[in-house]
Amino acid sequence: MIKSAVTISLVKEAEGGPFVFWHDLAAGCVKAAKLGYDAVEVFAPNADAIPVADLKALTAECGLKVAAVGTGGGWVIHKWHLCQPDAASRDNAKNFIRSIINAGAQLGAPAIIGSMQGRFEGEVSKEQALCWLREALDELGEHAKLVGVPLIYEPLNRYESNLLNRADETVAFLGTLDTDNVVILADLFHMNIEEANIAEGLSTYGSHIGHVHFVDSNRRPAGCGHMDYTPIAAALKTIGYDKYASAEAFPWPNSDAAAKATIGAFNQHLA
Ligand code: LER
Ligand code: MN
Repeated sequence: MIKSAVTISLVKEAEGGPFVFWHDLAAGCVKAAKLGYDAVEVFAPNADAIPVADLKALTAECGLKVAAVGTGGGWVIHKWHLCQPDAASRDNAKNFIRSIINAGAQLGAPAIIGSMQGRFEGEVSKEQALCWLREALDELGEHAKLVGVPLIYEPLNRYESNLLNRADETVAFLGTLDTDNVVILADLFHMNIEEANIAEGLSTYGSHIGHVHFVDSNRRPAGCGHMDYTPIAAALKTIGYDKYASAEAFPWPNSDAAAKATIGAFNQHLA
């Protein structure tokens, strides 16, 4: 059975971004629970800003799980990523991600590498960038395994990264990793830009999918754009997907309405 989740961002620098609830974990959890969500996905500025003990108590009280934790704060706040030309910045990126993996693991939640993957540009070739990405995913994937969680890698659309944008090239790249602990985040917004057919892209990912960002074509909440969820739901069912569909969407027209719209679409198509 697919489970529902909704994003809560605690990152001031990310304001205007595609997150449903903002700046208040307790309020977000209470609202998520009231709407019937199974879990929350937390985007924090750094690992220390994830209040592990409090969040454990809060989610237990609300009957929620933590679906995943984001690592993009390292990029949004510090401009670190895994493919920067200087080794010190790449190390900062890896250390930042490792600390979020550790915090998430204490909550049973895997970390997501999305914008922290970076891109190739200037003196860095695509081959070099993919080599650094491979090394980082192998190292961080094995670290995540040690602390008992998978590591989630999220292919982005061409306007956010030039490394891996589509399912076919991502699956081929996954085959070159040494670790078996990296799973894929299928973000329907990115896939809508890059895939000829979203359902076929999901089938190409198959059992590699470990998380879904459930959102509409225009990054508004599911049901507020022109995404056709019928073939998407059928593809997820066929591959036996049973993890989270998480609302990573603009808080449009506001957070409460976005959370309500998404759980409505979830119940209609994925429950
Ligand atoms: C960024 O566009 C995105 O989809 C996030 O989930 C990644 O950090
Ligand atoms: Mn996403």
